[in-house]
Amino acid sequence: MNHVRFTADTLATPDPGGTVENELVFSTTQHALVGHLFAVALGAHVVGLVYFLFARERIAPRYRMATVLSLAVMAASGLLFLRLGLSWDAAFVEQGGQMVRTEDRFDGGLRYVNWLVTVPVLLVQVLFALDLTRARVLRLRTLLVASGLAMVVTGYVGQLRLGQDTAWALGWGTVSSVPFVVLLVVLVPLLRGARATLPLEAGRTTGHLAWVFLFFWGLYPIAYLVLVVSLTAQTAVLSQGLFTLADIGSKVLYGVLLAKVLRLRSAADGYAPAREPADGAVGERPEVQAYPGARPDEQEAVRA
Ligand code: RET
Repeated sequence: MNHVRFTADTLATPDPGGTVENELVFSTTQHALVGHLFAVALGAHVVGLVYFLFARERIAPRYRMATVLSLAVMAASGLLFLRLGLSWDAAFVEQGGQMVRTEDRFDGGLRYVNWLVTVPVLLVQVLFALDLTRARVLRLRTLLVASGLAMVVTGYVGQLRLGQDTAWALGWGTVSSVPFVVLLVVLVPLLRGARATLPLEAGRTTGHLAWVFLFFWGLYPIAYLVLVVSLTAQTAVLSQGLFTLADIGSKVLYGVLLAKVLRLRSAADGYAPAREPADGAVGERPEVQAYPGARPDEQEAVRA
């Protein structure tokens, strides 16, 4: 079944690499918007990289590898967004107030290739947050990595004919959703149940991690489906926006929360650098103490 839904803003030649954006004509605003989204994502990953570089010191050696993996994810995905941005700019040129395709093509498939590396890493990483036996970790790791890879590979196959063959894109999208559901069913209850075994605040943050996982990972199939349902310049911008938002949430925000859990676990284990400063990670001071340099009347006011 071949459905090519050409609308006013589509061109007649399907892209051989399966990236639907190459078949569309964008307004200059739409083109700029997508380019800027890629730039925001690149910035977020650079910030993440520097953050994890320093957060690492405050995490006990036992959990530190998880933060090293966050660093690796930031580097790999930051490079992806650099490449997406360059590819996006080279693929279109302004003509008569619109952005039309050049001889270069935008390579949207790069995203999926990046996930092939980052998805298994993100799934292995999260196990550091939980207090599990070695045998359980080994079993879970195999299940999560195999499901993650199956999800990405089948999704990649699906997107190769996205916009050209609806049955193909929907079929492979459905196949890809099966391991995705396995991931959700295994991980969400595990993260939500962590309160029972972790220190109070670490358990609470691990619970938040479950929602971040559910929300941001859930955006990917929506971004994919948007293009199956309707292929226009507008839906392509929406889809790129959703994918990019999902990437920032599922890697940077997720990594920051995970690092917090690991720091709290390190502190609870008695690892001294995790306790410095005594009260929290963002430089705040306890409410009940006056600032050391405060005037005597201010100190009095705080004590009152
Ligand atoms: C696809 C195809 C359609 C069905 C489903 C998908 C799910 C993709 C997901 C990707 C997660 C990627 C992450 C990347 C981090 O670097 C492949 C879009 C279910 C959940 C977390």
